[in-house]
Amino acid sequence: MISTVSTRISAVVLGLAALATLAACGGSGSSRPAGTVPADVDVTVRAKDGLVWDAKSYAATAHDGTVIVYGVNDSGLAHNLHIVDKDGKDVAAGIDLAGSGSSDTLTLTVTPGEYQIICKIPGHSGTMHATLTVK
Ligand SMILES: [Cu+2]
Repeated sequence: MISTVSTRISAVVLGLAALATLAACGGSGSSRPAGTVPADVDVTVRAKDGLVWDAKSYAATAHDGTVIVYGVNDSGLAHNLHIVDKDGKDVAAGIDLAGSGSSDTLTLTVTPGEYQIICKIPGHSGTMHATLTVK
């Protein structure tokens, strides 16, 4: 009984340490604090518990040929966010949404059309796929 409790406490401490590490290196690239949606974002995509995005379809209007996608991880698992064309090819570098609360932006340079938003972590893309329509 005591060993079970101490194992759980160790897991919590490890989790907190991981979060602290993530926070410490949060200054890389275009990472922003979760929940603060940058003003120039065209579409926000949130990962939710249950291996789903927060919508099945998203729409965005390109500005000067680009669409800025803001990814946020609202779930308890690690995810990533990739945008692929109808052939399954990435149309931009994907972003990591490594831990709960993490976020990042992805800039697409695309022509109007339909794309898929997926998570490429094994076992996730079955449910973590949504349509992004760019106008
Ligand atoms: Cu995922």
